[in-house]
Amino acid sequence: MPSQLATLNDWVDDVARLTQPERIHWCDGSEQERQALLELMLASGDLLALNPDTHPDCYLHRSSPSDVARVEHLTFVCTSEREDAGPNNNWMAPADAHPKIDALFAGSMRGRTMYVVPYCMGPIGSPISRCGVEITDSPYVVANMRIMTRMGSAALARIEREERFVKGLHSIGELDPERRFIMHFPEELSIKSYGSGYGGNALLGKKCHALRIASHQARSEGWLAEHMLIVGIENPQGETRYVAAAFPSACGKTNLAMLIPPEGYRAAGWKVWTVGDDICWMQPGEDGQLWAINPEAGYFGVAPGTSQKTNPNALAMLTRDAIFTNVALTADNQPWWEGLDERVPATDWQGRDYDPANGPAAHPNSRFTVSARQCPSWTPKAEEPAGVPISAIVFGGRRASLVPLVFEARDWTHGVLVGAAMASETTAAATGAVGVVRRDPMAMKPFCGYNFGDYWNHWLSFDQPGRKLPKVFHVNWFRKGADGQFLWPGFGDNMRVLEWMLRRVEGSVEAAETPIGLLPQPGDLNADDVAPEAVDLLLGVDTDGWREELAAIAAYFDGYGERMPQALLAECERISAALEARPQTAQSRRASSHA
Ligand code: O2Y
Ligand code: MN
Repeated sequence: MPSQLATLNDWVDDVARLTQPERIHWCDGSEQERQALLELMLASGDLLALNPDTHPDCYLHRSSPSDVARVEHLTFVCTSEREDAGPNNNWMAPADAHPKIDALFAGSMRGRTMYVVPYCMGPIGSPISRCGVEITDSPYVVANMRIMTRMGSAALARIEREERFVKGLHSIGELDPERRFIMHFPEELSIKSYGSGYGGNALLGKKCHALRIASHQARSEGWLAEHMLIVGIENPQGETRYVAAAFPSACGKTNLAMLIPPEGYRAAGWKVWTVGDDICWMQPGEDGQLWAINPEAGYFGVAPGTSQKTNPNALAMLTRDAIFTNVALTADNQPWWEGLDERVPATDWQGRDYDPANGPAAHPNSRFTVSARQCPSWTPKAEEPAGVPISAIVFGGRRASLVPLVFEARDWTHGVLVGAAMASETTAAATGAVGVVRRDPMAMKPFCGYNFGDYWNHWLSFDQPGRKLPKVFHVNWFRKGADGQFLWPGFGDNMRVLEWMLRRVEGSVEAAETPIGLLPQPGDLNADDVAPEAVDLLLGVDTDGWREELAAIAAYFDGYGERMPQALLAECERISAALEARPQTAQSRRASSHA
């Protein structure tokens, strides 16, 4: 028996009976196993070796051109009751979903190796971590899971001890978009994914387990599984405070997670440490604080736009031991993507000679997979079993108008509303339609494994006596002026906004009360080199515009019917009433004039 755990062996046997693999391989996570997988994939053409002088131990994978991103319309949450999945999810009854997807799995691994991949999400020794086993017929998935999770013997030992794990079954099938489903069974702690070998559809530890299944599990166990980065900010006194932040896609989340402070801050002794760039699991500790881990061990970051300007730390970690997916190549076999530099690629993401007439050289959703430890700003605190204490939660979005650069929620309930009302404007890379405002509560729209109404209630339930909950903020780095130019420098300069938040956390700076929340008072935010008119816009409250925004938020909440928490509706009404009572001031008129 490959495992001491009968339930695991029985499940592996059942899956093998269904999928009919040629052979079964239990992954131990060893270096020897990694080498064997690499050789196999190099021989089959699944991987191409990149330039060994500039990018040692780096490989390129080209996915099927019809399999290049997560597929939300084929992603289902299969709870017994439709209402438990909520309007935020596609739903199918488990009794219908299992036979539908099992019919696809039948015989799907014939002639292939079935890999059994035990993994741990989070440090092996952490009580906050949870384990899973992914069964897959894709060696590319195994190689990525080895980077993205703690995979192999140590995870298996924990699974055998705990006797509890998430079961994830994956087959690439025919890679046919017409025969593709990503199904979640949160009540059974299981996932079935068929027909895609790409990213979030196939690396089941990530979005499927660490967000959809974990969010459901977290609700019943009293914790939070969130789509958030975690950064540590060390001040010149050597004190580090940790911030968790949620952003919809295309808002520079990985860049913020790996931020390098501007020169003046570095000279003064400020440092930024990366704990995680995508997912955060938080639990109340005995001290009442929220303690967080990054359940992942690596980054599956989007390549286009990553450059020396936007994210020097990411570039530094991508020169060795990395897997690139769907990027372009230079003539000397180096990975390349739009926004990287001025070089002209030789080969596009599909392996064709580069021709601008065919579109971008790298696929807009092309990715790198790399160990978190390779990031220059990685901190050993990411391995701390207790996690790190969270001092601030930041919600954000891309809004060209209305939403100030930064504001603070008045209290936890208001903070939950700020998260639940999150919205962002679409970018061409994301949807093809530009500038359309989409609601994406807590950046969890594609990832919450249950009804958003219940999810917001769960968030509200954290406000209990004795809790030392983090302050909640909202940021918008993307405000534009009348000329269509960004008003805020962004990137490393976002450090200035983080500094104001930390001063609020310490209680060393006052804030201006407005109906939408607490804003920096003039002079308190380090923005001396930003034009005063731009600062006015960045920190102004357009009363009329916010009345419309509140009406749009209330209309969105209507969709959650009876599951909608009354406390959030009351909070909306409180803010609307405060806006009614506040005349449009000269400053707020200026804030709206460039909307
Ligand atoms: O398209 C995919 O499969 C990747 S999506 C992704 C990858 C890393 C981090 N976040 C995301 C996301 O969609 O939020
Ligand atoms: Mn993400």
